[in-house]
Amino acid sequence: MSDVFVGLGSNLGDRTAHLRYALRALHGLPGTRLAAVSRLHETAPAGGPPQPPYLNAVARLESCLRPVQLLARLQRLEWRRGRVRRERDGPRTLDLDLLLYDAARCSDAYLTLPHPRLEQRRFVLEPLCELAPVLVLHSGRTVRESLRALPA
Ligand code: A4P
Ligand code: MG
Repeated sequence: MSDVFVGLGSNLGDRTAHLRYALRALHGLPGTRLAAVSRLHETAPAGGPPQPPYLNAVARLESCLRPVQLLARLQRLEWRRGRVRRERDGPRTLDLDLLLYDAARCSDAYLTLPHPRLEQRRFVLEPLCELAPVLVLHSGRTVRESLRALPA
């Protein structure tokens, strides 16, 4: 069993329904259990074109799926929720990012772990901090320390 953190985001349509759908579907993946979920955070869009505010959350999973299998499953769920990839950082019905997979580190065209922008993003660190404040990240800082180090 691996310890996995997934970032969830939505800023189009019924955002709460998209996130609820994703959480239920994550729990239903083969060999996978939804262990914990943060609150849903209303956040201002970071980067990209002008777009509506997001709802973001982080989920902790225990899973037997390998990282690449899990990412493929996440992408299938995005697609089922009508996600259309038009532009980078553009608005989306559902975005599911693989943030952390145990202490795994990898970097190729398909999958980078830990998620490369994790430590710069308040909309990820705030919900992650609810679930794992003293988890040590890539930089050697804990989640709570990384959050405090962000510019206000
Ligand atoms: N990919 C590589 N590593 C990973 C990983 N660890 N998890 C690849 C997920 N995907 C990974 O992602 C592009 C490619 O990244 C995929 O093909 C996958 O193979 P995408 O989801 O198609 O595109 P994207 O989401 O537009 O781009 P990206 O780079 O994932 O953007 P982010 O980092 O997801 O940021 N503001 C607020 N407030 N809240 C948000 O949730 N999200 C974004 C998008 C921008 N601003 C936001 C939010
Ligand atoms: Mg993404």
